[in-house]
Formats: sequence, C-alpha cells, structure tokens
Amino acid sequence: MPDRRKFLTRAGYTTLSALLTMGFLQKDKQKEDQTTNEIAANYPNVNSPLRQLAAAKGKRYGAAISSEFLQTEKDYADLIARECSIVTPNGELKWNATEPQPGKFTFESADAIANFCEKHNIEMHGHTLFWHMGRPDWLPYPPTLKMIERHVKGVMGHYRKSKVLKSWDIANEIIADNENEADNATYGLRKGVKRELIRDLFLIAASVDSSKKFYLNDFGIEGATWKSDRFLKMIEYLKNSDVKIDGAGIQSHLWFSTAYGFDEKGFNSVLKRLNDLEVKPIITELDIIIDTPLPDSIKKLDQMVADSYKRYLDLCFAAKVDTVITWGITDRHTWIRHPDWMPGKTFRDNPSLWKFLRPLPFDENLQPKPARNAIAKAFSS
Ligand code: 9MR
Repeated sequence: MPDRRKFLTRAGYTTLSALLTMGFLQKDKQKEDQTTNEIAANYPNVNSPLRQLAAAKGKRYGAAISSEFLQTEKDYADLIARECSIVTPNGELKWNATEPQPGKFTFESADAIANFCEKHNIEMHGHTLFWHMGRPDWLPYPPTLKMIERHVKGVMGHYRKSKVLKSWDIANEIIADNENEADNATYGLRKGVKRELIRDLFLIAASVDSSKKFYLNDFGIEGATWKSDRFLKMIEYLKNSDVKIDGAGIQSHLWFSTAYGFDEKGFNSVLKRLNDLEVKPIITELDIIIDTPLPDSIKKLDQMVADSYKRYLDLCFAAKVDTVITWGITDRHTWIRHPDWMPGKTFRDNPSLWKFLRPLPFDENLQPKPARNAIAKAFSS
C-alpha cells in the first residue's frame, strides 16, 4: 500500500476516500489531456499555432518583435509566445541600441527579449552587427576595423553563452540599391565598403563566437536582379576566402500589385545557387505590401495578400527553405505604416489609404487574417 493511502486511512475514511477518488479522476483527466495534446501535436489543423504547424514539418515560424510592446501589450506578448518558435529583435540589437556611446554597451532591451525567449522556448536571431542605418550619431559608415572589432566583441561576447540566441545577421544590406550607388561593379557594395572589410568582419565574428550560425542579410534579392547577382558574388567571395558563412537572409519585403509581377524563375535560381554554395537560405523579414492600383475593398486586399503569401511560401518550401520570419506579426505594428518608410507618394500624402497597408498575418486587433491561414496552409502542405 503506498504511503499516501496509509496517510488517508489515518485521517478518516469518508472525506478522504472522496478526496482520493477525486485525485485519481484528476490523474485520469490529466492523462486524457496529455493524449489529446499529443494527438493535436501530431495532427495539427489550420488553427494550430504556426510554430506547431511548422515544427510538424521540421520548420520554424517567427516574427520580428519589439521589447517595448512585449512589456506594454499583454495580448501581443501572448500571441508571440503562442505562434513563434524564432524571433528577431526589431531594433534592440542594432548598433544604436547596443553601443550608443563609443565603447559603452547596453543590453537592457535586447536582454528583455532574450529572457522572454527563454521563458517561452523561442529561438532568437541576432539582427544585426553591421548596417548603414540604425547607427548612433558618432559612428561613420563604414566604421573603421577597430570600431568593428570593439563592437563585435562587445555584442557577440555578451550573447556567447546565450541559450536562445543561435544565429547572427553578421552584416545587413551591404549591397547598394543600384549600380550608381555602388562602390565596385563586381560586388556592388555600398560606397566606401570594401569586400575585404566584410571578410574581416566575418573573421572577427568567428574569432569571438563561432558556435552561432552566420548570415549575410539583404532585400531586393528575390529574383534575378542586379542586386541578387552581386549578393551571390559576395557570398562566393566569402566562401572562397574560407570565411565562416552559414546562411543567406532573404528579407522579402515584397511589393505586389494587381499585376502580380513576381520573378519566380529568377527567385528559384537564387535559391538553387545558394543551396549549391551550401549557404542556407532563410526568409528573414517577410511582409507583403500591395501597391497601386489598389483593389476596391479591404476584403479583396486581404485575399491578395494571402494569395501572395501562399504563392511565395510554396516556392520557398519547394526549395527546402525551413525558416520563415515575418517582419512583425500584426498590422498594429508594421514598419510600413510609419511615414518614414511608407511606399511613395501614393500612401504618404493620403492617410485615408493607410488602412490598405496590411502586410502581416494578424490584424490590428490581433485577429487572424486570410494571410495567417495561407501561411498555415503553406506550412502544412
Ligand atoms: O522595422 C524597423 C524600424 O522600426 C526601424 O525604425 C528601422 C531602423 O532601425 O529598421 C526597421 O527594420 C529594418 C530592418 O532592420 C532591416 N531591413 C529593413 C527593415 C524595415 O525597414
């Protein structure tokens, strides 16, 4: 007879046998719940959390998140915890946030995200050590090698033992927007940036913490473009220089219109080239903006956004992409609604059109949109 039963007998039969029965029932109920949860995990449906749908196929879903909203909006924090298996800090790891004064490091807001991730078993993608934007005023672009060394040591060093931060965008957006702005025709780097500086940046990073995955991240490379060609050449150069580079971040701020101009063939060739180079492509900043001509209703627009997500993700998954991070999770907080970032004159001068900027899977009230179901279906198929 187990000790528990002995204790119960001593304490008086009637009341305690009732308690005992309840205990057993509760145990049975727990068992039942556990089995139900296991079944749900094995046979997820479209409403299951995206992280679960992704995991069922060996994939990851995540979003860029902000430490401020994690603290001030509980519904937002709950949604991130439910849906995401990986997150990227929106700005908390950028140079202006981590080293606001030369050599003075601060990690309060980035650590708030790291702690949230630990609590909810979420991975954190480190964005980013080197960028021409998100810079403190004192920092030139490109920074000197000495500044880079101090920064990389300070920031990567802080997360060397992190249980959640497993990858870094070592460099972000180093390729110029177009030929005229480029320093070098072959690699298309932004003015002043030499390929050797980027090589040295990767070498310094590897000397600080080579246990993480290293990415080169950029936008405008989702097709056969001037930019994707230069991006691939830079990756080839880094590979040939024996530099540790594990992956390519394909941002994917996609702008579609009713014309659906999308270079599927070109995009497939970029993904194939990356796979051939053994550099893993992941989608790091996906969101879908519908530009003019706009449809005549929000409902139609949401459907266009959803169809575009499905079409794009089907291509990604066919090419064995296993990680998709959207740039935000809710239209309540999307960079594209900020006047500084809004596309062109159409939107900036017409606040009445801002409601058409709905690039993310959940709406302002955190309700799932057709885009959310499209992502769920793409992960499930
Ligand atoms: O979404 C980010 C916005 O809130 C910041 O003000 C801005 C500057 O730090 O950066 C935005 O994120 C960018 C990302 O870091 C790199 N790719 C483009 C993203 C959208 O502009």
